[in-house]
Amino acid sequence: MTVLRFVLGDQLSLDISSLSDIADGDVVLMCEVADETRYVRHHKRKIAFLFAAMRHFAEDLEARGIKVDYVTLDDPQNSGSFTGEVKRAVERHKPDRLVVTEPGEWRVRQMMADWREEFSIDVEIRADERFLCTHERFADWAEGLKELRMEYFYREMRKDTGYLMEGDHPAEGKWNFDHDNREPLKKAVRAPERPTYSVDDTTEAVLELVSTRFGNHFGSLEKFDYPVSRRQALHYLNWFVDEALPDFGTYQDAMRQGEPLLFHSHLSGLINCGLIDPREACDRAEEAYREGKAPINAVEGFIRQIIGWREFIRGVYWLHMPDYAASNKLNAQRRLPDFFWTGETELNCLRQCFEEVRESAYNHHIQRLMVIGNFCLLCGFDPREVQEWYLVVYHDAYEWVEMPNVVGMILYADGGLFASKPYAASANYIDKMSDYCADCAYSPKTKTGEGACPFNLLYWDFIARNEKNLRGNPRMNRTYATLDRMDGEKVKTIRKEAQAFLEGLPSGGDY
Ligand code: FAD
Ligand code: DLZ
Ligand code: SF4
Repeated sequence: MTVLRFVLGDQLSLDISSLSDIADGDVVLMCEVADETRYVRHHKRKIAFLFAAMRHFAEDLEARGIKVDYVTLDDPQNSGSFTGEVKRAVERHKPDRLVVTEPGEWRVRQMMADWREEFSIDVEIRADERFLCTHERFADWAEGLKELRMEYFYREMRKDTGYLMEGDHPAEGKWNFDHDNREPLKKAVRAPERPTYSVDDTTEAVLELVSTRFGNHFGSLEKFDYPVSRRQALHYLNWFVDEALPDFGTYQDAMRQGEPLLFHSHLSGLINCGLIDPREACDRAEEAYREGKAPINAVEGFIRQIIGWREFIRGVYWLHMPDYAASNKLNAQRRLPDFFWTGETELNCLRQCFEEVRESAYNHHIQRLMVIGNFCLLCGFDPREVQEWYLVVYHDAYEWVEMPNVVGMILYADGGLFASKPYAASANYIDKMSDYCADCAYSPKTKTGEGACPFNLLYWDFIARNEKNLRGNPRMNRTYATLDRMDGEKVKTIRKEAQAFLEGLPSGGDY
């Protein structure tokens, strides 16, 4: 009896459920397909990273004696879609059964729904056990709750997993040490130098393929040095835990020009594609804490991002799809300006983030949330366009994780399903947490008139413009009290200048 085991590009783990009972004679199918590269036109680096990781994973499987049927993008017979490639593989191998681990994205899950009938074959779709929280567990937890709060979910996950627990109590007496994690970077603080990984023949072939086939996609392929194999990924995880984790918490919210990573892990791409298991990342971090090598604020902060935010975001996605994609509670309609693609803007904070993402397909969380995301929220950009941008530009972007972060976290487009208020901020926050403002054409301290930072104008314009939706929110009371106390003429000026800025935005561009 032959079982065809289909492994997707973001399921690159030997422990993936679709391989758990692999036997002699089974075949693992992996395929590079055009449809996945163009349902949005991903950053070149993301495609290159994923194809290189897929090819290395296939080599690892083969080295273990597993039969792999790997279809490359340039195979002349390649049909260009998952469905087409499974169909062809069924014809080639005549398996008795098809086994696959559930995909991360709704779109792909819908595709699979018809396969049993289409191929007249038994199709088994298994749970993705890399996640710590099952769909059922999340739905049970969310049942009857009007608002979903990550913090309470996270505490459940801490108890379930035992991470940083002392019996029934959280280590060092607190669930959350975020309060200690908001330090701006002092000048003397230096981030550790990252390890780089050389390009072997397999990756070289992928880089050539991507530059030929996707030359007109956004982003750069230069200096590609990210881990692409399990061995490299493990080496990288160990480096992070030893060298960067100890300061990860303290400087988690800080930004510095020319230093995109600081103490962040840069593990999201590796975790999301399967090369690193979220549990092993948390195990290593906890070990460092128990051995006294990393403090509680760093380790708790890191583990919270993974067993808290990451699991929570996935839970929200599956609980609310497919309707969630169209959320637009604030009725935001503005087109995304073309400088999101070209990077040509005088707002230095945005320019820095756009340049970094073009080069590396990465921005850290605060850049995504408080610089770019904040700007999208304040300007009222169409959530669909913002979703697409975030899905295209980041190497770690898959819809299950990108969408709730965009719709719920930055745009408040779901009306506050899990954010208790919009993450809106004026220039003050960016000025405090970064050195961007010192090199900017605008001044963060200037509220109106010549040189006024657009974030200052847009902030109050956003608050006034969305009064109908936001004034009733108790967490916005102080903000509306301040607006009420502001001089009427001043508010008019701010809104007029904000309007002029918005109208002057370059029109939406293609990418
Ligand atoms: P670190 O700061 O080192 O954090 C450690 C790990 O925690 C990350 O690797 C990631 O696995 C996890 N994590 C942290 N925050 C989140 C979060 N909010 N949601 C899910 N996981 C989290 N993350 C993605 O993996 N893919 C995306 O497409 C994505 N889109 C985002 C869009 C927006 C608008 C925002 C605000 C955040 C988004 N994030 C996304 C979450 C987060 O910004 C990235 O996971 C993080 O920046 C990746 O860098 P890192 O590995 O250095 O993370
Ligand atoms: C993102 C992506 C890309 C660009 N290409 C492929 C591919 O050619 N083959 C593949 O198996 N997976 C790819 N992926 C990842 C898939 O889009 C991902 O597995 C689904 O979106 C489900 O989460
Ligand atoms: Fe950004 Fe305003 Fe600071 Fe310029 S002054 S970097 S636009 S926050």
